[in-house]
Amino acid sequence: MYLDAIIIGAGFSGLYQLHKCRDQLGLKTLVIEEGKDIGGTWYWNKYPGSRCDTESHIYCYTFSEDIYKNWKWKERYPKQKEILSYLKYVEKKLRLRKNIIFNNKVISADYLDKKNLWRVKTNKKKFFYCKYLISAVGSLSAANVPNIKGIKSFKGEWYHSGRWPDKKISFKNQKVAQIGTGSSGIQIAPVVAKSAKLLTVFQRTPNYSVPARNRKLTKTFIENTKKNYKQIKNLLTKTPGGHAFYFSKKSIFEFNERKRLNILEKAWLDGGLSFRACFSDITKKLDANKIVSNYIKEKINNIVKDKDVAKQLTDFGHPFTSKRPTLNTNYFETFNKKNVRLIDLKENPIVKITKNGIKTKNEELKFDKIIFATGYDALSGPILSLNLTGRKNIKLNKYWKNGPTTYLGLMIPNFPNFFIISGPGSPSVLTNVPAQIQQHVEWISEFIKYLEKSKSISVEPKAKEAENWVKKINTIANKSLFMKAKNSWYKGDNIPGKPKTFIPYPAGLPQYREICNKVRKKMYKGFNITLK
Ligand code: N01
Repeated sequence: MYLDAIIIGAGFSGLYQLHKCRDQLGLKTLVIEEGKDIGGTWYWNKYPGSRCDTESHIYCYTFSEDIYKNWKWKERYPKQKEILSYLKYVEKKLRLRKNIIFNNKVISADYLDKKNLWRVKTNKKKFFYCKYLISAVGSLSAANVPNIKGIKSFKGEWYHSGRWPDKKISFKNQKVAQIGTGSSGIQIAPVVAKSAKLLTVFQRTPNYSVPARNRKLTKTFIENTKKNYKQIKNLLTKTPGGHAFYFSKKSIFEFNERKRLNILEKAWLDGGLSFRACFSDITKKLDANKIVSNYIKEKINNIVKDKDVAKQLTDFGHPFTSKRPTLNTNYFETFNKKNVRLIDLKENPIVKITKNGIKTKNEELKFDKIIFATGYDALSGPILSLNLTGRKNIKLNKYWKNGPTTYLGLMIPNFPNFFIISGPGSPSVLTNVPAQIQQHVEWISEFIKYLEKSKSISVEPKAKEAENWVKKINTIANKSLFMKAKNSWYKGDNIPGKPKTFIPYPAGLPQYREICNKVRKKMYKGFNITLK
């Protein structure tokens, strides 16, 4: 089957890209989706407590006033189910489903030099041909299930948070192990602890976490967001993370201790990701960061009753925000429950998984279920899993052996007409993702329009430009607090053998947007465009 454009993935990015390609560019377009339905991340992440930690009124599309205003969010942070319903609402409005095929996983894609076409193969042995291939597979979709000895022998069920099964899973009266304490794990533990007989949380690195302070949205708030649609849309293009808050312009050192504390207390009570923005230098300067890191530590110490457990939960070893900040609802309170236990893997590492549970250095534990909240092979993992072969038979896994090389995070040298939404080298995971996605989809669509108009056969970035882009990212990252985290998925540390390089673009969305716009204005400088 021949198409002008194939989009891989039917999440936030794939759906909008389909609308753009089909309805605005008039391209014959198909979306290929591995899942049974639309949703992407929000299709797979059905784990207990799954909820977005960006606020609902901005974790959505802003490209259409009608779509924005005709949807009513229920809570400050939307539940996984609510986001899925929202995406279904958008899909229905734009009539997207008819151009999506489900239950098909792309297992390879080869660029046919002579024909200037991509040949895409799915696990159902279906072949598709297209001129433009667009990855909308997301940044955090390649689940990382650690290779722990004995996993196959486990008699109970195990699950990964990002590949949660469709069926209803009960933890009632069950002995449950949870490995991992990132954003997902911090959401899972309080919910599972409510019904499990025993929940044992295995922690490799403790995580800073700020209260989410979730609440039902008031009628007035909802009305105001609709009334202020244009201002909100505009605001999301101005703030570094595409969130609805600016960073304070004032350093923490401009205030005496009492005033500092007042500001921190207020931000803590407000909750949410904006906590880090209450002073200008928390995310930038170690001395400012230290004050805030200690503040969080004290808050946790005040919540957790057992002093040894509190110590384990606060033995961070890295500055606040050097890893992805997390939000929580009663995470630390959960460790005051009688049926919850924390195992610090630094003191008591896992030796193997057994038939009946987990054997650690110090003991053998029985479990009915194991939850892996162990994160992802982030950003590059999902693209590599497509098994791409580019021009002249160049394999992506070889081309990226020293780390993902892209230009602007959007295209890869030697892989013509292949575009990436929210991939390595883009701000993606450091932003409110739908805001970044919209910028990407709009930029890519403009580019395709230009390519079609100029009768181009193919386009790819110049190798030098891509190398410089990677250097630029690492130069910026090296000066940032991100590099102070020993073990972070931003740098690929979580996956054995993964090249160590800073992966997302770290200088913020407005700066990134400006660079992309400049490239466009300069007639796509940095790209080689081959004309008919
Ligand atoms: O994954 P993570 P996540 N043995 O990589 C541990 C987004 N998200 O799924 O820190 C033992 O953050 C690992 O330990 P360490 C968001 O961008 C958003 O929680 O590497 N432990 C860590 O504790 C987020 O950042 C929402 O030492 C092992 C945990 O597992 C991203 O997804 C909700 C291990 C993994 O944490 C990923 O979050 C959820 C091993 N072998 C997620 N391997 C929203 O609300 C790993 N760990 C929007």
